[in-house]
Amino acid sequence: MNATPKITRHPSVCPHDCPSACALDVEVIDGTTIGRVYGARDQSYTAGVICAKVARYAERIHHPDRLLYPLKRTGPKGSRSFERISWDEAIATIAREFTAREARHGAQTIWPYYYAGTMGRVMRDGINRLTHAKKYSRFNGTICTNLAWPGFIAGTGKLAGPDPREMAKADCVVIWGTNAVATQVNVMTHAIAARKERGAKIVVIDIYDNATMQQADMALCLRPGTDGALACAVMHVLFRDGLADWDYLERYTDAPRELEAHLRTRGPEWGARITGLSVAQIEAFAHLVGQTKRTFFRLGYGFSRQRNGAVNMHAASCIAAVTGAWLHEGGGAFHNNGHIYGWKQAFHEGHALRDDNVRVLDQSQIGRSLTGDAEALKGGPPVTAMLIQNTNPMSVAPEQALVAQGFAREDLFTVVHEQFMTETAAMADIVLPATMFLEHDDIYSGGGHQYVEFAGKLIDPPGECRSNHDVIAALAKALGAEHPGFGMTPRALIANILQESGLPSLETLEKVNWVDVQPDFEASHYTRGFAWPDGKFRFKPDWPAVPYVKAGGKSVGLAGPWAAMPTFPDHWEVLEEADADHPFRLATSPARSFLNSTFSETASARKREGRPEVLIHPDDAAGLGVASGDRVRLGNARGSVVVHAKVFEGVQRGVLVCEGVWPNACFIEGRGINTLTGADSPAPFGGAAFHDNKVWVKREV
Ligand SMILES: Nc1nc2c(c(=O)[nH]1)N[C@H]1C(S)=C(S)[C@@H](COP(=O)(O)OP(=O)(O)OC[C@H]3O[C@@H](n4cnc5c(=O)[nH]c(N)nc54)[C@H](O)[C@@H]3O)O[C@H]1N2
Ligand SMILES: Nc1nc2c(c(=O)[nH]1)N[C@H]1C(S)=C(S)[C@@H](COP(=O)(O)OP(=O)(O)OC[C@H]3O[C@@H](n4cnc5c(=O)[nH]c(N)nc54)[C@H](O)[C@@H]3O)O[C@H]1N2
Ligand code: SF4
Ligand SMILES: [Mo]
Repeated sequence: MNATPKITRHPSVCPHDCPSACALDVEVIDGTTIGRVYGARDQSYTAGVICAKVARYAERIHHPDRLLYPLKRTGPKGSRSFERISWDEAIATIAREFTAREARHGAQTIWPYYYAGTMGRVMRDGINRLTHAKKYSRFNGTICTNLAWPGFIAGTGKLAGPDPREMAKADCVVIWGTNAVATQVNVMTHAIAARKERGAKIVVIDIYDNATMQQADMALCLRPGTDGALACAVMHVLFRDGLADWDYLERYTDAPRELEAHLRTRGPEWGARITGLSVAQIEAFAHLVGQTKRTFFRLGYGFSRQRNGAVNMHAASCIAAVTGAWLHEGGGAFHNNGHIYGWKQAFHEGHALRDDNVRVLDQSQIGRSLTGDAEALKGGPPVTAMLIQNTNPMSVAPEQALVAQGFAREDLFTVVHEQFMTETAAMADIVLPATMFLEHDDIYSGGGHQYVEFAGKLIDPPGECRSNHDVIAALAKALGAEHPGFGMTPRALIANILQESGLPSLETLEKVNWVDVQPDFEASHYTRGFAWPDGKFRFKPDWPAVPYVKAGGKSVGLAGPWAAMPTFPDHWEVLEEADADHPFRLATSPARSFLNSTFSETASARKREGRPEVLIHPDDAAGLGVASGDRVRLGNARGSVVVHAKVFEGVQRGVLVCEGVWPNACFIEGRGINTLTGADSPAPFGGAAFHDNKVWVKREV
């Protein structure tokens, strides 16, 4: 008789691309099987709470559709005809194809392409070592943070702020441009604690009445891309009504008198016209934050995904400097803690081998690069081979029509290392099966908190899955790339990264699982001055001086119309505004049960999300003769998609919201929402303005 296996519980870390980077407590049933996943109770930011997606991770990790063996394509591109091959054959084929293309076009014809499908530092970033060792085209990961982070750093000089747990000690929490209930549930844990324990007010600023706005005491539903106008009107009221903290302004900021003068023409009527909010709403919000010193501005990514997003992020962060909220526990502005960790990965990523003459290609412009756009290719050779890890550009990248055309090229040799047969993997020549986080070792840190976290391998992978590091190491060997990192274990690389970054050792981390590296109150609240040489918060940003370092440890360089950015916070008119031919503005907001395109493979998430739908205001729907459930075609110069309409009161007129990066195949004509999004580079460092699209709408008969 078999004994019932004894379920044990082990610490781990959620690896997904989410600011919460939750500390987990995982049930392990046997050497290859997990049970339920819980939030760790004794990690003080996670505090026992995780999202439903990851609580039922057993469904994803033990999914019958997981990729288990290397595959090679046997039919036309995208036909999903593959046959199983051995790892030896897969690696030898890749080496042969890469080498042949390199011989013909030079090394830059090969473009390793990755993103944050895992946030583990070993598994996510190791691909750069191969890139630099082989002088392949370098990668500029613009898709997510390029508008948001520089916008925040422009004021403070640093990507850091008050301890995120201080939200629980605030008297007012402003949740701005993040649908936290869906995208980073732990923000709600701490904000709701403040409401329960201190009677704090929760303000939510978004473009539609989403699950987070439904939790708000004050809900501000504005037009997309107008947050800069809201911030200016609020600051105007603060100056006008004696709610600006002049002691603070004189001591800690660069140009308060000039700012006050600049805002004189930007009052609540001006703000109301641009945002679509009422004068009374703007005044009430300004008075609330002006009279509540302990106001915690929790600034998300969503409102930065507009062509003026960096300006808007900066403008929102300025309010805390006008009220002087920064000096108070529970007060200040927070976007991300990226700079507190001091991560250094020069060894791990092979920076010593980096050649700055090698071109850097823009992640967001993959459609342009693959279809031969000379500007996107920086005048260099065509891309004829790709190695892709941790990302699914055939669903998530903008200008999908070009992306699909590019991946369909018969002369493009594509290798995709994946956990599932994603839409990108389906276009590959060689598909390699990848481990999941519980099947390998790695380290993590939270953008939304302050812990460095270790997660060790808990179970064996199924089939022949290999980790990213193992694949990179095997390819390096076959391609003759040399660097000591290729011969190291993930644990040795973890130890190296921690040491280079001046963080606690792997031994320490393994004992305690996570280490709190929150700087002290003075540093977090900038009481000794902000992180610019003069110590002042900048109302007048010097955009080229903003330390935004990516792309293999190098600054990424300015992009877009950065020289035309306004001197002071403002409503910067560079949006893709509605016009006579495109009367609507479309935002492509995240879905609660998916994480970007991840989880769209699990039945429970599909069931919860239903089908792709576009939310439309009742009056707009009436004008178009559209009812809920009707099919509508949305279009612009980039293409068109057909989707079901859902009439919805909680958006402004003229605004459409389509939630979730569904696979293209789930849309009625097989073209997904990113058909409509653009890949032009916004200022100042590029990016992708996913929520800033003009479209027309027609009812389909
Ligand atoms: N469930 C779930 N969780 C996720 C993700 C997911 O797709 N699904 N994605 C993960 C990733 S990669 C990231 S980067 C984070 C992002 O998470 P967030 O910081 O929440 O950012 P977004 O998801 O882009 O958008 C947040 C909200 O901003 C709104 N918004 C759009 N334009 C504007 C605007 O102009 N002004 C204002 N005020 N609001 C606007 C959107 O409608 C949305 O409701 O979430 C992570 N977590
Ligand atoms: N319309 C629209 N498009 C968007 C957005 C939006 O709001 N609207 N948001 C954008 C944002 S913020 C982001 S960050 C991007 C994200 O876009 P992606 O980076 O493409 O994110 P995912 O879609 O989740 O895909 C990650 C993939 O990595 C795989 N993966 C996970 N772990 C591992 C691993 O250890 N090894 C390997 N080899 N693979 C692994 C997963 O199976 C998954 O298929 O999408 C962007 N696209
Ligand atoms: S909230 Fe984010 S970090 Fe936490 S478990 Fe869910 S996806 Fe992972
Ligand atoms: Mo993201």
